[in-house]
Amino acid sequence: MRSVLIVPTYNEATNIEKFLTQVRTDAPDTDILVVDDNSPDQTARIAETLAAKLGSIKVLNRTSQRGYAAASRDAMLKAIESRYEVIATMDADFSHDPKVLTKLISLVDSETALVIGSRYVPGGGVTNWSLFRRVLSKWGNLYTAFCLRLKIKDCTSGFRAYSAASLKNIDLANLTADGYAFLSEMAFVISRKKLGSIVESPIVYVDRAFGESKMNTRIMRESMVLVTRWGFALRTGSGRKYLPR
Ligand SMILES: Nc1nc2c(ncn2[C@@H]2O[C@H](COP(=O)(O)OP(=O)(O)OP(=O)(O)O)[C@@H](O)[C@H]2O)c(=O)[nH]1
Ligand SMILES: [Mg+2]
Repeated sequence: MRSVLIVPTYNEATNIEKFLTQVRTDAPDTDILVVDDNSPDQTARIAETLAAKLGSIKVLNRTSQRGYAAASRDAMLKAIESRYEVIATMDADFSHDPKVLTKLISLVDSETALVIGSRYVPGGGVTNWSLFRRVLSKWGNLYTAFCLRLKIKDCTSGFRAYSAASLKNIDLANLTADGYAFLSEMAFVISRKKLGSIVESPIVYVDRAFGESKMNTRIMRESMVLVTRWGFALRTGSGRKYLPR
């Protein structure tokens, strides 16, 4: 199946060259779409230079308001338009191992809408994370799965492969999350619309060695607020307008 890897980037100049080179080696049959939000550190320019050198890499440089969710959605729409059949996503900071990418992609089939690289299934894990990040991620995931009635252990992992056929049924332009809540929102919509099964495959997440994290309290708060709101809307029947479509 024709596959593309979407890589959202913001100020990843210290990682992008090594990252793209590694993915090209480990997943030679998968095209790459870097979606950058006009990073001041010139990530997009470096990616464009590498695209010319390595091939099968496109760079989408966004100049509108920055955001992980909006960048991912724009890239997904572009990937659907380009008729890819599998659309994977991955961080540029080596927290996700490029060697695992082809496995996640290979697990997408006509029954499977989403394959999640999961830290919380047997064989998965996290290394080098502070106790605070571990607790936040683990409890955040338990809370999200409870609120959204998802049987998923890792709703917030950004290492994924989607079937494009499933994504076509989602109104991507009208989703609500700005930050990483987008990841829970996508799993929630796929489950609610019964677009196919959601499968978890183990990954070991490694904390970034270079560059800065874009995680902040606004993004954490957004996740908490949206997940809680969707959970209430699911249970009360009222407030249906809050449910993503
Ligand atoms: N285009 C775009 N990409 C973003 C934005 N924010 C984060 N990213 C990218 O999304 C990926 C994940 O962001 P990180 O900052 O690594 O967030 P994180 O993995 O939750 O945090 P750490 O584990 O601390 O690194 C990275 O490739 C970032 O460069 C954004 O606003 N726009
Ligand atoms: Mg990261």
